[in-house]
Amino acid sequence: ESALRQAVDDPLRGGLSLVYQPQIDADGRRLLGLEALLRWDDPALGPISPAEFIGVAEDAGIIDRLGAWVLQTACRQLAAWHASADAPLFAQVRLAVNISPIEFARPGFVDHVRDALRDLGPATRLVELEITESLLVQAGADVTERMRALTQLGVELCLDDFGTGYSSLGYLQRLPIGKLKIDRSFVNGVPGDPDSAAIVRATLSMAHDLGLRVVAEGVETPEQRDFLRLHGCDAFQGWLYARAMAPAELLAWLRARQ
Ligand code: G
Ligand code: G
Ligand code: MN
Ligand code: NA
Repeated sequence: ESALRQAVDDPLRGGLSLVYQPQIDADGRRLLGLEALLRWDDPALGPISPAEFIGVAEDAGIIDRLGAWVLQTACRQLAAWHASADAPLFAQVRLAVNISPIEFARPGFVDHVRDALRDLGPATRLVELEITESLLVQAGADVTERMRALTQLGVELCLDDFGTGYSSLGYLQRLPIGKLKIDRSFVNGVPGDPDSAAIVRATLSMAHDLGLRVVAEGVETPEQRDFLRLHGCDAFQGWLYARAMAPAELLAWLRARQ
């Protein structure tokens, strides 16, 4: 916790950075989006997974400062790509940022998002916030209102880890969510496991009927890709396509695919 506090006070010296994982269309050709993923390589402790330290930041009451840094950094990176000679590579490419439920519930959250978006102009429309089902389970009027405030800023809300929480399908229709991400635990099971296959097919069918787009995460094999493609999945993210990359590596990857 004390090392994380220091890192949040001085993110670059403290070893915080963002990497970006591509999301690809069904043809396997077009880059549709990038998910920003936080990395922490502490000078003394070495690399620590966000699966571990996000919870520490939440408990220590510093998730809002950490999350604000992630939002700022991701939005500045998007602006830098659009201002660079490589801008054509990023035209229409969306940028997804993970939001912890605790961070979402903090009083200053909408202001942090507004600040981060300030200089983006039309690229604001490319920003997605990934929220999780746990947030919606307690979705009272305040959460709903906050979601509407965010979509009014121009960002899209995307439901991460779909299927792993206490899903109430009602909120998909009621709340301003544009996109679902099928959790990789289900993607992992297709095509072989009948239960995973049924859940993935049902999710795709229901989401499309409700006018939502669907991203599959954790796509690792051609068999998983073929199953998802057959059932109309819109976007594909996983090691079959690319790992998350630092900006320099991402640029090299994009140029090599041209
Ligand atoms: O990137 P990786 O697979 O190690 O991420 C592990 C977990 O940490 C995932 O659940 C992911 O959503 C979460 N995570 C990664 N980056 C961020 C971030 O910037 N903010 C939040 N809240 N969670 C993140
Ligand atoms: O919960 P969230 O969707 O934000 O988690 C994203 C996490 O999934 C990141 O930690 C990322 O490193 C990881 N990830 C991305 N692609 C794959 C994959 O193909 N297989 C596995 N096992 N993990 C992946
Ligand atoms: Mn995510
Ligand atoms: Na996920």
